Amino acid sequence: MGQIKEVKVPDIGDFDEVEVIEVLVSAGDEVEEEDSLITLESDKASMDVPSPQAGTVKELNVSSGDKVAQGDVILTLETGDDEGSEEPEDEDDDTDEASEPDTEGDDEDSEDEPEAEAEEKERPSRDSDGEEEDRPDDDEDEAGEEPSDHEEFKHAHASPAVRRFARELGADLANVDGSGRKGRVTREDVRKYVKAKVQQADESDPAGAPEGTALPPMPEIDFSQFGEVEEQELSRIRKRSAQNLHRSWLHVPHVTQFDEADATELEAFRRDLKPEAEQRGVKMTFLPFLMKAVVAALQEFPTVNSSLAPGGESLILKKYYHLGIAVDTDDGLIVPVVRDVDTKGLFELAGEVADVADRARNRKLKPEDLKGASFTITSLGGIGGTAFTPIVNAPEVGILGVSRMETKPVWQDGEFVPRKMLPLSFSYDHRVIDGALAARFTVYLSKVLSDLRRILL
Ligand code: CAO
Repeated sequence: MGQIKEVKVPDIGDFDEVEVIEVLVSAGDEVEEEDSLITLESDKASMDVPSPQAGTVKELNVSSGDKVAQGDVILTLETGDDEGSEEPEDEDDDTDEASEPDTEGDDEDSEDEPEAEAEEKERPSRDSDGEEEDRPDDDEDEAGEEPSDHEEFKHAHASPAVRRFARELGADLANVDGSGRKGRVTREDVRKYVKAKVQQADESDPAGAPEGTALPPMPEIDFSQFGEVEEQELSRIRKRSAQNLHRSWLHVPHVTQFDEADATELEAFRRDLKPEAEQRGVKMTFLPFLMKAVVAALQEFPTVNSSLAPGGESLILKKYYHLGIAVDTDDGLIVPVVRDVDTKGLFELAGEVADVADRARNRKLKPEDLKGASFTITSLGGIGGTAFTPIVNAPEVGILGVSRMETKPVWQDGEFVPRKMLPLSFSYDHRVIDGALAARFTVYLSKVLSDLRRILL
């Protein structure tokens, strides 16, 4: 067993007795040498009594509000020393057990003063408001004097341990209201003050500059204060796709390249095929054509059919052409995959798109139906709009958005002619695809859509 030592009240100057205003440890606590044990306060100064050595607090002899005099036993400490148990009786030993107090507001200064001074030098003398920052050690100038401004003194009134705590958190003690006796600032006051400041900053400046690269938090607003509201639980799919979209948005530097394809011939061809498609039990929409044209463009520009290797040091070029097709469902956006588009014909693709879209809407997709895409197409053409900026379905590096085809006057051979123009919005990962490549990709895609015979080339 270690040695039991008594820790006694040290020399407290001219005072017969002083008040214990804070007890900072409890029986059973492990303390390190120099850890503050209690805070004493005289009329003119407050001081922390530090532990003379490391050990475990066995018994506490004082509590907050007690009056103590030099030599009174504060507590007993079981130390790691293995010289056997010893109860020091000799008053002459006091200096061993009662180490130098950590004083504030007193000329006889504490041991950690040099450290405090160093910290003070590092800090700017004014905070962002232009207010004088709390300068804990300034109080030393007032040693032995009653403070001239009681309010000021009250605000700065805190034990060295609390001062240190406030310094660590960057809290200006002069602004902290003390809830302790005589307006003393306690640790809890500092904690509450800092918490309130952080909350205030969030509310008043939700989009304010975050620390480092952290995202600034969104403010939590009770919208019912502005009018009637209804809260709806998001579907599992919507929550999942929200996470995926957010991740892509944050990880991928997006750029969107816009173009228009002259789809006049394509539309005529599609109309021609419609009756035959119907006979085969499928609906011939734009999508199968877009899928075939996209594969031709991916074969021409293999970089677009790739992913960045983990670590971002190399590219993984895919030799397969599995296309994700964004499907709008009541539960949210789902992207099933149509495989090996390069090997399939228009009717087969029309059938597969209808099948996956139908299964997506009826919650019949299997997990493998959603995996393995090398590029994605998202078509809003059936709904409307002229252009949009789709989010790349990372780790794919490109996504083609298609908007509603419109008949427009196009200048051809010295005259305006009506042409059916199909808007394309190609979003890409700029880490992998340069703007020039993106423009070449969409120009090529437009050419293929304008003249589907090119697919054969
Ligand atoms: N321009 C003009 N008409 C178009 C068109 C376009 N770009 N695209 C489709 N149409 C036409 C179709 O040809 C069809 O017309 P007909 O009945 O005359 O043949 C009609 O619009 C309806 O087509 P559709 O939308 O049902 O079929 P589709 O094959 O074009 O699309 C699917 C299928 C599953 C992609 C689509 O239903 C869908 O869900 N789209 C939404 C995708 C989405 O939400 N994307 C957003 C992702 S980003 O948040």
